[in-house]
Amino acid sequence: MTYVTSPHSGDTPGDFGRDLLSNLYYQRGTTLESASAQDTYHSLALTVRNRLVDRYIRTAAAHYRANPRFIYYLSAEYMLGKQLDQNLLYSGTEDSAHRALEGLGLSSSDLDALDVEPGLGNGGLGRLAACLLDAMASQDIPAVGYGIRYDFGIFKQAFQDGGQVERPDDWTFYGNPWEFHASDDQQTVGFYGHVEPLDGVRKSWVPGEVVLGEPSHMLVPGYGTSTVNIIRLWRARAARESFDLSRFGAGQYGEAVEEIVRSENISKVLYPDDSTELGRELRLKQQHFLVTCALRDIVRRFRLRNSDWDDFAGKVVIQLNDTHPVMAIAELMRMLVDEEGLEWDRAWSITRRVFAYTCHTLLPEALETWPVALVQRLLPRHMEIIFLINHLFLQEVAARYPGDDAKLRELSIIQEGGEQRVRMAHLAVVGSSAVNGVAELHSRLLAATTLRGFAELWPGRFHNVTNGVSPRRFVRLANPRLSGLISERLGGQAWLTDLDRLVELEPAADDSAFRERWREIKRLNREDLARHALAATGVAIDPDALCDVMIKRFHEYKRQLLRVLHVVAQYHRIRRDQVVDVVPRTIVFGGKAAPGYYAAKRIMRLANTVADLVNEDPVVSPYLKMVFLPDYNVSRAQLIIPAADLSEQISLAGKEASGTSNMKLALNGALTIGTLDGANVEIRDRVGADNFFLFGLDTTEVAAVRERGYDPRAYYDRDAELREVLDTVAHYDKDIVDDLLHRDEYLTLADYRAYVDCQDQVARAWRDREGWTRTSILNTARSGFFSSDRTVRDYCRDIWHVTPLRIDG
Ligand code: 26W
Repeated sequence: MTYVTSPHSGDTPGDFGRDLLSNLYYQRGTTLESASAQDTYHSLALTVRNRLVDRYIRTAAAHYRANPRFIYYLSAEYMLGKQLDQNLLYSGTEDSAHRALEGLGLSSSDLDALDVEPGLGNGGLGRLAACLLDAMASQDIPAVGYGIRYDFGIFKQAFQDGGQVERPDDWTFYGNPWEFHASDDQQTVGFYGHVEPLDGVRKSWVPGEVVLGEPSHMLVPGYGTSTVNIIRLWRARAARESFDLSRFGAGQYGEAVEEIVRSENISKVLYPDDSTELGRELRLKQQHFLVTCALRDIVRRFRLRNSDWDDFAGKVVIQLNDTHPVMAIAELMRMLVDEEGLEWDRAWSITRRVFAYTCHTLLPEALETWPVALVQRLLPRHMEIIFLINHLFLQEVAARYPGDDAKLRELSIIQEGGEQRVRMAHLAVVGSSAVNGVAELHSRLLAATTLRGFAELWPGRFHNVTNGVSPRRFVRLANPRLSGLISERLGGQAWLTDLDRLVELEPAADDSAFRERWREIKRLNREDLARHALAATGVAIDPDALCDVMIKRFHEYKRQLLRVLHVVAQYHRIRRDQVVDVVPRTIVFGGKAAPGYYAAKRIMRLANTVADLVNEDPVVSPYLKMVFLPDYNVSRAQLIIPAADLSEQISLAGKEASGTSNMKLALNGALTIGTLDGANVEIRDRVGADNFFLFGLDTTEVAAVRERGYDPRAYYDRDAELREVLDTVAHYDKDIVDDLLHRDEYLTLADYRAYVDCQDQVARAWRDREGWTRTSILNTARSGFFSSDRTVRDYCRDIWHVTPLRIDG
């Protein structure tokens, strides 16, 4: 069999320009003289995309020939970031494209501004999925990402009177040049209906409603290699039966149209809830929709080269990104038993071997459960299968712990007492061959608390795989200046795919000329940020001030409130002229809150109020400025992170599973002020205790404080400065202070003094600019471990058992 090779001639600026004009002409039906901005942008995108298609075709052909073991990554969320900057870099056409655009009198930054980032996720979990796909492709791991093509991604955030307002994210309004539609690979997905007996354990599910899943894919290029994998996103379409003519004819036009709308609503919008369970039927429908489409596609691909189910677990690994896709375990059992006629035990052995589960939280409120009654109604056969899985599992538990009813209740997939619910995390652990947490501390706590009973039952099933981030996106694309300096010093770009090589920067920390250039780059990056901040908020910030950054979803456990309390304390100190430990600082905030999360929104409003207070005070503002940049997303992260001097990672110990902005910031030379939580622990271990500002209670101390009976009021009574701060805050929002004094679930007041004192240490360290720069360089040099390439290698070694497959050329 031969494959058509690239119709594209070459990669000179001339070739690029010619292809662009050709795309303008044939794809948009226009010419340079009359093209709109969108015409030009789309033609540019297609020109870049075409260069990756060549590699994709070769990848697909090589995968077909080799019939390798594939990693199928199932995730309800992906935060891919802009595609244009990435694909220009990964296709190696950055230079020729820029020169071609220049030659045509076009501005590449104007065109980049038209590139829309697909915001198909909420926060860390979705961005991690994107970083892992990037690393898999860059290391030639055969992989496909499966997800939902939401019509509306994460809402756009604006502020009105300091409060968050949400606007819909109609990200494909002008079309999406990066995706390929594949209507031929549609799948059908059933819901509701009833179950009919066949023979024995085998049953037939007759769905009451059927929708179609229509896939499209985007390319996931590897960096510095030929591999181009794909991410396949599914969109719900009404099944043809919905267009039933007789119903239209019978004057039921309205009902028939409603049915179409109802079907297509399944992929309409991403749920904007991060870490809060929200048991809505539509969300469960989305999950089942994703899982069914993905599994059918996986089986279709398996059958291209294989026929024996005994080979399935050798060719297929399905990685479950949190519990959102865990219904796949029941669905695969249903397919194997009911549709393929396999014996239950054989089907279970295959299923168990195929799945692996990553848990991304410790918060009890983020552990998904679904009411049994809802699952029974929406997915009657799946509920039966889950009951049977649970029955057999509990027999195993009973054999191991005879007479221990408490053990059965603890581990059961079904939560009893009150309304029966399905615990998705339990189903995930029971139905997988491997379970992992996302940082060492998190994995340890998972096995010691949340999933303890399971870890005792099957210790070998539990792993840690510490998260990582893509150095391509978060260093090379985000921070081209620093990347240039690093490449110059290290003599090439090999570090971008071998991030441990950053250690070779260590000697440069002692080179004053190098430090000077490092500082100059930070300054230029802060200038870029200042320009953006002025345009976005009207606040002018000093590019020489310490840039102090907290960027993450708004959540009480992350303690943005603690950050705000320190700002208020500084405000008072400066007003009183107590400026010994004050250095000029810019406090930068970015992050969205779930629309229904009132406590987080209150804190956000307070942050904006305090920002106004500080910025408008003529005494204070020369020392202290605060900007809350609206609509934090991947593109905004790429702008903020390179400018940061200080990284705020101040969650209550034991609450943040890993964190990933901590890694991105350290890699870009920010120093961390943080608690011993999530991956902060590992960052500190690597960069060295002297190069990290540690404060606050650790997990043992948190437990001890709670054990003694936590009394937040006592901190208020004892600490005069804290009193002044809280009295000021009460002036703006009494409820926040009431909650702090009476409940303070996340021990903000217990960590307050340690935090403020640690911030004074930061200020003293900043005064020694040479020392600070040295530490900054060491942070970058010693953070190579946090590359998502290393994360993927860990998954390959411990969980997936796959090896790379190089694509020739
Ligand atoms: C029920 C809905 C739900 C449940 C859980 C929505 C979202 C979640 C997660 C908590 C989302 C999440 O983003 N977790 C984050 O995952 C990152 C990648 O592993 C970690 O770095 C963060 O610490 C963790 O909060």
